[in-house]
Amino acid sequence: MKILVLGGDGYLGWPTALYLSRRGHQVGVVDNFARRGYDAEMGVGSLVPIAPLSTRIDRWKEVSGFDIRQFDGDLTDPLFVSSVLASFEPEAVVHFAEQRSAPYSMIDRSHAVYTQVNNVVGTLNLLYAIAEQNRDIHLVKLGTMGEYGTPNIDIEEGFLEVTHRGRTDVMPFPKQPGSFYHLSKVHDSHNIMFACRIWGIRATDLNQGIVYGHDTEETVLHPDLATRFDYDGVFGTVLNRFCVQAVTGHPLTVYGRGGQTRGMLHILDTLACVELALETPADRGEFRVFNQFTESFSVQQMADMVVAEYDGNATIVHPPTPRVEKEEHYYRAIHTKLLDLGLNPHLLTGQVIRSILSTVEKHQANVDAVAMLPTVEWTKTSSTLATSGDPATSMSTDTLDDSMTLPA
Ligand code: NAD
Ligand code: USQ
Repeated sequence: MKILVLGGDGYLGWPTALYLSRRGHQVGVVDNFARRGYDAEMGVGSLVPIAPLSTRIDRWKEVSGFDIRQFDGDLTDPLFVSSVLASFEPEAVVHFAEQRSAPYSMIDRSHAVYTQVNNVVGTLNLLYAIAEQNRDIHLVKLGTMGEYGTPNIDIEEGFLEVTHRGRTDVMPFPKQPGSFYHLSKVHDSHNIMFACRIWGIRATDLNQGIVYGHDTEETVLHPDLATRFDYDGVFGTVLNRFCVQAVTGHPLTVYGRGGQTRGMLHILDTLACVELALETPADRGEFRVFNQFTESFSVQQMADMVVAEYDGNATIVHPPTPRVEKEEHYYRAIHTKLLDLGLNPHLLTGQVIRSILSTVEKHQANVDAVAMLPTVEWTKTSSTLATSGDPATSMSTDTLDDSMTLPA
């Protein structure tokens, strides 16, 4: 298959491109390097060094013999999107190319506006290009489990049968997202569903949970093929962050009571799920939603697991959550559609945690401990980031426990 991977320089897009290339697909990657730009803006980088995209692609050719075509540009530019589709003529497009951090979207007005414009406009441009050029292209779009929020009822896979005043219909599941980023995904979902209805295009919305892990069969073949690993208070996701905190002697930051429960999956399952969605495309006019996660855990459970697996002495602290979120809640989300297609999950075992800890140990010299602090507060309309290069922070240190002081 000819598959275009949008966001192919990112944490998930790059390993997905390699995975698909190794399986004989013709792969093109698109990126505008915005993610590397946020690193420069924040003064913090990936824990694991990452090579420039062109170096990655050259190394992949050398290691595997496979070509990957590179397209540098921005999805918010409609002419660029249209010309890439015309030039590559994909059968499927896997769309990872969005600003994906909830805290980044909550820094201030300009970051919220940037996030929503980048994500919603990029996806709209793509929908138009598909509708104009080839309505058979299967769009596989990365959404998020956070679109649903944490309702006090079971979460279905995209749709809910509702009986109201004696009449019954199937409606999109109610959305109660927790950040301007998560809201951008809701807007995308609505736009994609509408485009499927009016233009008869085919789309799969993968409502993905939080991804953990780093190495894949392809990325370990050479250090230049490594994907990024974020751990800072803005882009680091919870389990990867806890592993970095354990190794660097920083207390594990379980926000608030720690009952926040989320769907989680191993990076290897992201690749497998995308492949399964590609192999059995949505029908013409169909808007499919798959809940893409394998297990759910509370933040406290994940911290306890990391502490148990780490050989050294790791501790847990409970600073107040910087977000506006439920700290204890009901959580049960259905996730059978990908299992029905044949997903064989990689579960969160002690061995998996130990392997992430060992990746972190190799690169721990790169950790900027100051950047680990949570600096973006949901209740404020403006927060200031903190890294060792820029120690200013608007989050007053008296909101942190004494034990939160940074290790020497
Ligand atoms: P990432 O930031 O590492 O990668 C996204 C890539 O898209 C980056 O390389 C960035 O430069 C590129 N990009 C952003 N805006 C672009 C634009 N306008 N034009 C061209 N390229 C652009 O993020 P990730 O962790 O790999 O996540 C990929 C996707 O998966 C995102 O859509 C994210 O919302 C979704 N997702 C991620 C997770 C997770 O835990 N990482 C969980 C659920 C869903
Ligand atoms: N949390 C802590 N301590 C930390 C970091 C986070 O307790 O040090 C808590 C947060 O308060 C939150 C939960 O852990 O309750 C998850 O936070 P996160 O930063 O790991 O994940 P989130 O902001 O939800 O975003 C990530 C990705 C995003 C993706 C989403 C999937 O960055 O791209 O969409 O996971 S989901 O959560 O299912 O919406």
